[in-house]
Amino acid sequence: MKMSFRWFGRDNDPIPLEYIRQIPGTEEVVWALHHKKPGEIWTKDEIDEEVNFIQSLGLKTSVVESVNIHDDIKLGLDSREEYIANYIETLENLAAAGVKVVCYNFMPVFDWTRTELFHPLADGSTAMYMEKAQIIDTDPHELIAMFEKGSKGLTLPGWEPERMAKIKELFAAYEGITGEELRANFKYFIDAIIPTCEKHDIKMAIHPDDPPFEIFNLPRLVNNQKNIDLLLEVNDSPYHGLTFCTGSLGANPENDQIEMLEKYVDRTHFIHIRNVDLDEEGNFTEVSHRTADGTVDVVNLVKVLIDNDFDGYIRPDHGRNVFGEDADSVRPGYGLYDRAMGIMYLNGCIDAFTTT
Ligand code: CS2
Ligand code: MN
Repeated sequence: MKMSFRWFGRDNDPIPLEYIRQIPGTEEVVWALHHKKPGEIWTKDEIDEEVNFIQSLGLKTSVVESVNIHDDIKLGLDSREEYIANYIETLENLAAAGVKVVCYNFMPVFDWTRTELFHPLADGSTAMYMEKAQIIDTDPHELIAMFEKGSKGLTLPGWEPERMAKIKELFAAYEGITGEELRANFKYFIDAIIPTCEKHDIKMAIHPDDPPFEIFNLPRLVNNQKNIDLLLEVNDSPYHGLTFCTGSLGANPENDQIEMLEKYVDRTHFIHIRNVDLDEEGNFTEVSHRTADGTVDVVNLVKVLIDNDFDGYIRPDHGRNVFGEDADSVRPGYGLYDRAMGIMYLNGCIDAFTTT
């Protein structure tokens, strides 16, 4: 298994690559061309520039997170043909640069959703938090009105500004779409790209929906065993696989993640380790990676990986804001310190379970 660390690029991430290289055992930087809009082609020159820069500092570039999917593909519109052709060209260009795994998601309208970015914890650090009732009780129309008024009621960092400018149109476009329809559109997309993935040896790893339950009446495809079974069945190629994110899946108390990882490990190309502390109302706080600090059994999840000779990529996912790190300059959840400590915790688990 190869240890990695997500980095948002020179223009967006204050963490120097030199520091990432100092985290023991970290070989890989998980990267993306963050200025690219969904549906745009990533050119060979742009890819080479980024890859060469990262590699010049002694780090590898095998994993991209994310190449985002244009909404017309998710909606199954005729215009999807052009965006699928662009996606294929991007995959060919990434494969030519040596990229092996692409993480992406297929969530309508939003990437991850939280109600608080700097929720205070007892130890004086802060972490992202989601109060379930606040999300569940918000009607989509109310949400649109809140955005139009510039309301700060919900703080939603994963939501790209370009998409939020179109929130009304997006909600209208997805109005009434069922899980079955969304899955059919997913199948159309994955069937179209898999021959390219197989030919160029580049694997697709879909990220779970976050949170793993319906929000604002939008359907979910990657949130529990039943839906993940259906999702994987749409195309049997091993190039259609998962990013197993323990924080996302861990926010649904019905998910037995040990059982799920054992079942899906052969279709898992990338694993995100994040711990959450889930309470009885379904609210959760993103805590340290240590098993004892939350409700995700990180230690035994790592054991499943070792027992199955997992050969893919792993990274610590969201961490807390600790040690006075400048919360305004780093992306919420993506500071250096707590994620670096997360890696050392994972290294400890991996070493303890690896028999020599
Ligand atoms: C998140 C997501 O859990 C995570 O890793 O930060 O934003 C994730 O990167 C995307 O949903 C994957 O496409
Ligand atoms: Mn994740």
